[in-house]
Amino acid sequence: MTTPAAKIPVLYNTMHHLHAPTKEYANGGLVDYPEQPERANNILTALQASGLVKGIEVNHPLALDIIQAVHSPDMVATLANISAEVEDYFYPAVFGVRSTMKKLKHSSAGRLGYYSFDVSAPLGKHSFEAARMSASLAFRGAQMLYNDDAQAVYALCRPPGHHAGRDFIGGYCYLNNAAIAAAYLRTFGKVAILDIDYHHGNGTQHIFWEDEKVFFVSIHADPDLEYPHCNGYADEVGAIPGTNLNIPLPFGTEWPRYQQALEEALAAIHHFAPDYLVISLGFDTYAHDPIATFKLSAEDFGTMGRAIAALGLATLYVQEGGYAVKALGQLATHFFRGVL
Ligand code: OKP
Ligand code: ZN
Repeated sequence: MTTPAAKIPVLYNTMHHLHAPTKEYANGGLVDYPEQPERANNILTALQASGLVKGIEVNHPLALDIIQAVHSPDMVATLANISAEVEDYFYPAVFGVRSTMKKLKHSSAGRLGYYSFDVSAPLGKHSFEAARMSASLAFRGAQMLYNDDAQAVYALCRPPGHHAGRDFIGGYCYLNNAAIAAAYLRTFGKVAILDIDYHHGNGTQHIFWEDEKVFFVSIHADPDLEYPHCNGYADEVGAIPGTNLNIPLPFGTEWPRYQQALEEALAAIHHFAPDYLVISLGFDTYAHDPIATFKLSAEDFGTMGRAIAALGLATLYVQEGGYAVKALGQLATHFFRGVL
């Protein structure tokens, strides 16, 4: 074994353990919640054993005004308040039609329903604190890039963030970690966000839809068939055409087709010439992911890491999904070995 030249800082915290819903509603019944604390534990343990990373524990809750640069202040307050007052996990179940829901004051059911687009982001007693700490990791990572502490930083975020928009939550996501980091970096230059989670990053797209300094690119399963269904189509090109790029792929996509999409995405990012790159990193494109259909192997993640790093940009990797819990450590190790 050769020693790598530089280790990748991996930012983590243990607060996320306190956010652990056990069930989600899917296909007419309750199933085990795929987004478990063990995901982050397995990744961290494997990466530390690999010698590729330098672990940095972050325990600083992110200032609310930094979160509010990306999310509606009333949504942030609603999440914080409901989280603080619940006993068990509270699931939104009434979504209504937003334009008719204007008189919400007291009921958690109404208030959470107003800000939710699905039932897969329940709020528990510590969910808001955990989401805030998750965002704190991404923000700290962005600061490290700006300060030139490293060329590549990994924020091991949990819960994930890319389905959370300016004023909506869903899909296991509460605060958009990658968007909070990108909004900070944006004050210093142009930012590209590449979302390689299996699911379209509808929240991130929503946040930067009108922003020509932030280029959002996403490779994901065709939303006509796959979650989150409502966004992720190829004709969604941004308020200013060319500032948003969606590359939807069919169910069962294998590496050769995926690699083509990745090359297309990387070429577009190279052309945009950003000062910073943020990767929404999902491992749910893995062949054995329990909730997804793509067919990538562990080795393919190494090739992917190498291709992204070859852009030569200051890059923040932000953890999103990936639910083959036992394999995640191995996938992350392949990926970051490729990056190095
Ligand atoms: C989060 B991330 C459909 C249930 C959908 C939500 C999936 C969220 C994925 N049967 N559950 O992008 O990995
Ligand atoms: Zn996903």
